[in-house]
Amino acid sequence: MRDLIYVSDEVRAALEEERAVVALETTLVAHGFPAPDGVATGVASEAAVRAAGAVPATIGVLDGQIRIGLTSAELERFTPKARKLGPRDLAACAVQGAVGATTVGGTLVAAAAVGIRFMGTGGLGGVHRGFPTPPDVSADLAAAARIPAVIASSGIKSLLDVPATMEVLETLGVPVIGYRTDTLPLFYDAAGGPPVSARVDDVHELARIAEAHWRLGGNTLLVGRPPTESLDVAPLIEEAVAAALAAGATGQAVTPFVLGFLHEHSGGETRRVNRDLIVDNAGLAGAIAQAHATL
Ligand code: PSU
Ligand code: MN
Repeated sequence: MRDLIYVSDEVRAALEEERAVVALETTLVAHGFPAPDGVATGVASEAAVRAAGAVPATIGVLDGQIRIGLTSAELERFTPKARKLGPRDLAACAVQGAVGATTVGGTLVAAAAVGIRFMGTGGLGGVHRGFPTPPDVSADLAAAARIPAVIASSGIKSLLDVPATMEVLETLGVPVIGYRTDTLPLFYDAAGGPPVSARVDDVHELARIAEAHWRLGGNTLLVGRPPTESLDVAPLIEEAVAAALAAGATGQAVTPFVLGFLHEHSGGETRRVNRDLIVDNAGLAGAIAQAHATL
């Protein structure tokens, strides 16, 4: 049997030498953007991690293996046909030889298996709006509760119920750190979010807080960084969520549907802001990882 996990030479060397490594997901490559923007966003995110002095480790399932560190040719294989992998889906996807794109939760599981503790994304998944029957709560939250990591994000995706998600994060003991902000960014929108549990202005302090949190048995810390270009699309999000309901999109299909609707109906504005914030968050994850490596 092939090894379940394959780590690229570059990532393995960095881990052995205890250098800074940042995990990146593939769900936003496959399902977060219309092609070819997903791959371009993934490539730009890797460049941002490198510019911060860290090594990118993009993660996905290919040819029966969980691969940590992908080539650009491999990144091209994460098309909309790829399975969307939360923590529960990794094993079946690998054993069945399917192509699988990891969500934040799936990425945390795979990263933890090889000792990577830093990742960047756009927005964390959370509690979906309206508490439908059945309720839809992203597996990102449960993964954050049990895996030690720092996730650099622009907060919780605002197509979700942000206040409800904040409450669940508090229940689960996940610190919500504002990076140079007192309120959690609302994904596309820098302002108007709930207060964070702590504000931090410096990556070295952030690295020390993460280390202290882990020493106390804590797991993931969510870091929220305001998007550089802020966009208020609240009414359009209402429309998009209603359209998802009307179209019968459920479960894993809801988030990609809503993001796609927004990209289409904002004249590409949400797509641009989403791409830029993902790349910037990857860079911040790199800076935090680098600060941690030199503690
Ligand atoms: N951030 C983005 N775009 C995305 C995601 C995050 O800017 O597509 C993805 C992440 O992979 C996250 C997932 O884990 O959305 C959450 O999906 P769900 O709500 O189905 O758990
Ligand atoms: Mn869901």
